[in-house]
Amino acid sequence: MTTQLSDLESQLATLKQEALQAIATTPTLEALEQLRIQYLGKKGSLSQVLGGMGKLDAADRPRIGASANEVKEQIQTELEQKKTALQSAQIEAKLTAEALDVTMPGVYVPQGHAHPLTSTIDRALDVFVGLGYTVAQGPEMETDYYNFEALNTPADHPARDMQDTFYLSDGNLLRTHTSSVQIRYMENNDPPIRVAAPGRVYRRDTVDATHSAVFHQIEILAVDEGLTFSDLRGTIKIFLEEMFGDLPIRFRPSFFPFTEPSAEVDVQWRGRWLEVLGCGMVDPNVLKAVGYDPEIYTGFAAGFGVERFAMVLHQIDDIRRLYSSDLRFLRQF
Ligand code: 2U9
Repeated sequence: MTTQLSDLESQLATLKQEALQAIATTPTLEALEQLRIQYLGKKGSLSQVLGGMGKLDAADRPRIGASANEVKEQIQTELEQKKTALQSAQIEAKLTAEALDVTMPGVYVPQGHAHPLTSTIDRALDVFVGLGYTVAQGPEMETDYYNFEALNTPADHPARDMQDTFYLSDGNLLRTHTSSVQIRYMENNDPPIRVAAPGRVYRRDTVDATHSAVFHQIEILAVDEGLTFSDLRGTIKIFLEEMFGDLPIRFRPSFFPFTEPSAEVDVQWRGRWLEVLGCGMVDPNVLKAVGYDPEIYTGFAAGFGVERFAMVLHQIDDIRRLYSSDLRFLRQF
């Protein structure tokens, strides 16, 4: 019996020594948890030692019980302390790994910007939106009706010539102006209207420094009761002032099938008169085509080529540069 008591006592002492040493040298929280299970778990070393208590004299059991409790508490205390130490070390390691050197130079990321055509369209539309216009868009492939017929452009008009327009094999065509957008807009909206139509248009032009078969237009259209040429003039004056600054402008009589009277507008830019847009009072036939009563409503319209505006504003000498995607050129704007 006495031997058993001392056996258990030495087993407890060995267990304690082993456990404390293992805890002291364990490197990770996971390994520490394994040690807890190994020594203090239900089937752990301590339980196994205590399993031998049944064979002890009843008088010896309290002593061994007290020793076992003491060993258990010591192991638990060590486990706790080690756990706290490992957790702090883990946080410390994370902080070190994630530390930022705020004095390090940054990585240069070149900033992009809008293409000169896009920025010109944006600037122009900003002006018209400021004047109460709605921006509308429409299809680039059009029917003869929306591109010509509804715009008072008769079948024998030169604009309808195969030489000037891209006709498609199905009888449709590539729009030659964005006016078709406004016809569609008027079909779907009652007057009064103020609409600006930006977009790509197509013409069978021979490509050179100032002509392209594909270019961009912005057209505006206002229809209301009592609109006059003075309203058109005021609108054009404000628009050109916003785009080019407060420069002299002049209106010259012109002709378009869809406006009557019609005019072309020049700006005095660096000492020279430059033609920048066309405009006029909407022909009553156009209003009739969309079901607006020309006895009640009048309208004015204007159109300009975006490339031409961009070329004047940025002193670009060749329209083809605008389509070349050459960064050495584009970075200048
Ligand atoms: C509707 C009725 C009338 C739009 C207008 C012009 C005059 C004009 C050209 C300028 C240079 C096109 O890019 S360009 O070749 N445009 O001169 N455009 S009046 O008139 C309209 C539009 C829509 C329903």
